[in-house]
Formats: sequence, C-alpha cells, structure tokens
Amino acid sequence: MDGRERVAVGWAATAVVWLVGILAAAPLVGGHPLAVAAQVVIEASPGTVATLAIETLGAAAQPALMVAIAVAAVAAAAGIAAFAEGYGTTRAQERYLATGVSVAVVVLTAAGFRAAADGVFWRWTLATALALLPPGLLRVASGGHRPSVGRRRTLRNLGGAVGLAAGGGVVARSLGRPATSSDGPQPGESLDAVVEKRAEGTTTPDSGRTVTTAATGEILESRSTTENVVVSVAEADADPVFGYGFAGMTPAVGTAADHYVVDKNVSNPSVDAERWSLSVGGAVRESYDLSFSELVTHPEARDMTVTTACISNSVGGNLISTAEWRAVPVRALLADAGVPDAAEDVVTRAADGYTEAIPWDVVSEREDVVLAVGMDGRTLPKEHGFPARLLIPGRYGMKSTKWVEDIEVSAGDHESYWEARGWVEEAVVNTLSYVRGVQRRGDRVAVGGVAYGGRRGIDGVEVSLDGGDTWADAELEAPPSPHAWRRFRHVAELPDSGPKDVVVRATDGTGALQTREETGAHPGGSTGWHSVTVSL
Ligand SMILES: Nc1nc2c(c(=O)[nH]1)N[C@H]1C(S)=C(S)[C@@H](COP(=O)(O)O)O[C@H]1N2
Ligand SMILES: [Mo]
Repeated sequence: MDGRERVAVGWAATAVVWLVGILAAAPLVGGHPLAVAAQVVIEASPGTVATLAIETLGAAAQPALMVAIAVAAVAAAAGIAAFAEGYGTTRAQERYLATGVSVAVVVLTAAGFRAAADGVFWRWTLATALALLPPGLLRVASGGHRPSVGRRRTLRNLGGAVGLAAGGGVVARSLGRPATSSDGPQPGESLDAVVEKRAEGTTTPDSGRTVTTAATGEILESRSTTENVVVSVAEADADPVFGYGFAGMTPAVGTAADHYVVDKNVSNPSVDAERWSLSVGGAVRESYDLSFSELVTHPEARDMTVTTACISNSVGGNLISTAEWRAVPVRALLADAGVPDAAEDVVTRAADGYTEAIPWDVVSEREDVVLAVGMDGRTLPKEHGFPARLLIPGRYGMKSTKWVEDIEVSAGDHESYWEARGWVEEAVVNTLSYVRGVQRRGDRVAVGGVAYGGRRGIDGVEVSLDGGDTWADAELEAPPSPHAWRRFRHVAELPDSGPKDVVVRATDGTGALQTREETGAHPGGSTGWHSVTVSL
C-alpha cells in the first residue's frame, strides 16, 4: 500500500467504526441516523422512483437503501482522504479538512439520533456521544490524518475502537427504551379484552381465533411462476370439482398476518393508545377528542370484510388483500362534531406525517368510509396502523391513512402525500382479475384466481387457454362482502400437457369489460389482462 491508499483505508476503517457505534447506540433511542437518512431519501425521491424500488426489491427496498447509504458513507470517507492526500495538501489544509469532516459527522449523528429519539434530550445526546467516542479515539490513537504507526498497532487500535463501540452498545441496551411503559391497549390484542378492561379495569387473556384453510388434495408437484401463479399437479382421483381452495388460491378472507403492508416508513410509528386520542375538528361546529376505548365501543362500530389494493401493484401482483376489520363510519364521527355546508374535504393526518383527503360529499354519502380500530377481532397490528386507520373500499390503499391522529374538515382543497408525488387524487380501483393457481387432476385442469372491481363489483370472469382466441365463463364464488373481491375458477378437460397460454379478464358490475390496455402503476394504477404460460 502506498501512503495514499493507507490514508484512505484508515479513514474507511474509521467510518466503519462510526457506523458500528451508531448501530450499537441505537437501542437507546429506538432508532438510528441510518434509518433517518433512508427516510429522508424516500420522502425526497419522486413517487415513481419509490414505487420502482418497492416493485423490484419488495420488502427488501428499505434495508437495501440503508445498506447503500452505509456503503456510500464508507466510500465517501475513503474518497475524501484519498483526494486530499493526492493533492499534496499542506498541514493547515489537512487540519481544515479534518475539522470540516468531523463537524459534519457530529452534526449528522446528533441530528439523526435526535430525529429518531423524538427529541428526548438525554437519550439522543448520550447516543451521539456513544457513537462518536470510538471513531474519535481511533483517530487520536492512530495519529490523526497520517497514520505513522505500524500495522500491528493499527489493528490493535481498530480492535479497541470496535470493542469500545460494543461496550457503548451494552450501555445503550441496558438504558434502552422500554417497548411501551403503558399498560393500555397494545397492537394485536383481543378487542374483547380492550372492551372488558374499560368496563372492569381488568385484563383478560386473549381469545385467539383460528383460521382454517381449505383442503387442497394430495399435491404431486408444484411450482411458482414469476407471475405469482402456483402451477401444480394433484392426484388424478382428487375431487374433480376443485373448489376455490386449491394450491395457489388465496383464502377469500385473509388474516392480519398475511395482509400486504405498504407505507413510506423505514420504521413505523409506535403509538401509545392510552395517551393517544383522535381529534375530530377543523371547519366543524364543535371539535372534540375521542379516546381509543371510546372508539372501540362506539355505537356504530361494525365488522366489515374489505379488500384493499396498493396503487403500485402490478398486474397479478401480491399487494392486494382482504381482511375482516372492526370500524366506525367516518361520517358518524363527523356528525357528532357538526359539519357545515361549506365543507369540502375530509383530511386525515397521521403520526408519520402522512396526509390524505377525501371529498366530504363522498364521506357523507358512504357509510363504508370508515376508521378501522380492529382486524381479526383484535386491535390493529402496528404495521397496519395501530391504533386507528382509515379504510375507503373501492379506492386504492394510498387513500387509507394509517396511524390516524386527526380527522379534519377543510373548507378548501387539500393536497395529499402521494398526490404531491404525481399519483392520481381519486385513486378509484381499476377492475382487475389475477390468476393465482393452475392445477391438473387427471385430465381436468382448473384455472383459479381473484377478481375485484371496487364498488362496481364483479359480474363475470372469463378464462382463455389459448392466448385470448377463445373464452369460457368461469364460475364465481359469492363475494365475502360488497366491499371485497371474489374468487373464480374454470375447469376444463385438457388431456394434453403442452404449454397453455392462460389469460383472464373480468366484467364489472356495470357490464364493462376489464380493459386490455397495459399501463404501469403510475399514476392511476396498473391495467391489462393477466396472462401466464403454463405446462402441466
Ligand atoms: N400514515 C400512513 N398511511 C398510509 C401509508 C403511509 O405511508 N403512511 N401508505 C398507504 C399506502 S400506499 C397503502 S397501499 C396502504 C397499505 O395499508 P396496509 O399496509 O395496512 O396494507 O396504507 C396507506 N396508508
Ligand atoms: Mo399503496
């Protein structure tokens, strides 16, 4: 290694120690500057970029972004050092550069921990100190900018710094944030328990619901295609009717655990339901606050089965789910506040800074525009918006604000989070039909899937096995609710095992055929017929 390389490696090692220190100190505040940086990048990037990342990387998009930022930080450290060394800088210039970089690192670390800590002073200052001490000492021990010490001592210094960071981690962990100090309602807790706690001030054990999945027959072989279709062969003497539950078929009503999750957050807001209250206000006659238990026991609370889909879902994609929710109509909540004639939008604001708006006309006409407080008979899981989130059946998921803190009537038009990033405002779902499973049983082959037309409903689904030349009507299961998708299947006599070009298309409740035109998700949701070529 020449001198320049040595300096670059020294700085890169310092950056690594800094990152290790940051992660070690993270338990103190329950978050870290890397996640904050990733969040800043996500919120600053155009919606199309964020969507592309979600589509290509899925749930790995956010961790991948954090890794990329970490790598960039290490590369920047090495780059700056090599650059300075290469220009034969004077001692004074070196000092300026080192001071500048140090100040930037201190500021970034402190600001990152402060943002992650929601501002609790001693936590973020201590986390900053713990994270900065090891790299700081490493620089001092290695003689500042020019490491003149031998390799063995360098390694020893490096080991010492990492050990120090680990020690800081132990301190951070022992002082770490308690998950929740509150004994109030927790995410995923039985709703009955919440109601009983309120009535008696006692806790009851959760009464879990069991979910049964339909029998599928003995599967001899099975594989998944890139189009999210499960292609399988079952025993020839399996039930020739197939039902709607064969391999690949989604349950008509899913559970909280298998519901898709999409949001802009690297780490989701933790809301203490005991301290939380819903504020209902804005341009209303009388604004008021509602506690979580008041919401759960609201006289108009009801169970609803609702399908939601993300507007960034691709044709055949998995960002669509159906679940049973407990929810209160938003118009009932607003009626108690009194809405004036001049009302235009109903704006929801969330704990993560997200906002959405729906016209008051829509809210006042529709009983199914609701604030959900439960899922599967339990309080909402954290990732689905605990303690309360909006649901607007027939609109894409982006309209359904999670972690709602206030509902506000506005007299003017309001620009929402994704709307500001170029997505359509109304976000009415496009009619869709997706193949989920293709299965052979002897000479018979079934094609099955789901179809959803939002509030228009689904009247028919057709299946083609020859790329769209000929079509057959599929059988349709009754939808689990007016707000949900319905499953379909078509069974054909098909002795030969050659490749089949399977295509499906739906007709909605207005009689309109699902459009064949293929469009991407941005800005109004994907369209086009789902097709897959299978051999079985
Ligand atoms: N507060 C908040 N609400 C949000 C989002 C968000 O980033 N923040 N994302 C929206 C999007 S784009 C979708 S598709 C749905 C997904 O809801 P789910 O994760 O419960 O399925 O939440 C919506 N509500
Ligand atoms: Mo979404």
